[in-house]
Amino acid sequence: MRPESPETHLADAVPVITAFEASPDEGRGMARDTKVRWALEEVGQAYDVRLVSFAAMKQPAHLALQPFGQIPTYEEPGGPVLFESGAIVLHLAQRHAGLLPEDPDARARAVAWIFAALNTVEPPIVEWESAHLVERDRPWFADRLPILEDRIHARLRVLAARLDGADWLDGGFSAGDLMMVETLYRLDGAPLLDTYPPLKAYIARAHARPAYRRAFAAQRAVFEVSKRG
Ligand code: GTB
Repeated sequence: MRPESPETHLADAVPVITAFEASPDEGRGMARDTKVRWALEEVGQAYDVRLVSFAAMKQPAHLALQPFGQIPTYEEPGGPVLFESGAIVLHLAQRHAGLLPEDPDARARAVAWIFAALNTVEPPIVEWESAHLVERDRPWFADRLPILEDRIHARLRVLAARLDGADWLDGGFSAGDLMMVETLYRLDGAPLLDTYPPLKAYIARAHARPAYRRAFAAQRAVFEVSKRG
């Protein structure tokens, strides 16, 4: 990320993303701007960040960028204004080298893994997270939890088998891995991942990438500043 500058000159205009002014995850990199930051770092694209409060996200100026009043958004000088972290990462991967293979078939398969992360692996994880947040005190919670966990295990088993002996999902690191790792990282700290050493190693391997380290440090710095002020 570039140091914040009051003036942006046209010649060096860079994409602007939005992120939480005060992330509820306290700088753990769980909010979805981290995926976008990571993709930008992987392709070597400088960017600026506009920090938004929860109140500002529901105001017309932000709703014009993100109809659901959420972060992240992406505004590219002379290019599209986008929302949805998956769409932003896919756009960056298509526009720049580094996150999708050149071979058309391998490229299509990498895109399939982006969809698998968002459409097949993430839904049971989000359902499980939501149950913890809103159903924990309900009488059915204890019975429902193992059902939700079984759905997650069904996905984790397949991924762990695929990654047993392979560094990445399909050949070299791709946007599909970036999205899958961030989906799995939502389980960080939960015992669910404990029985899948290949998945823990996969997340660690991806998070050791210099581009991720830079993205993580940038979002963490926002939290450190918000903590002080
Ligand atoms: N499908 C959209 C995308 O991928 O871009 C979802 C975007 C989204 O969920 N944004 C969240 C948001 O803006 C932040 S990332 N929420 C505010 C609102 O809806 O009013 C989700 C998130 C939030 C907090 C944590 N956390 O504290 O650990 C983790 C993830």
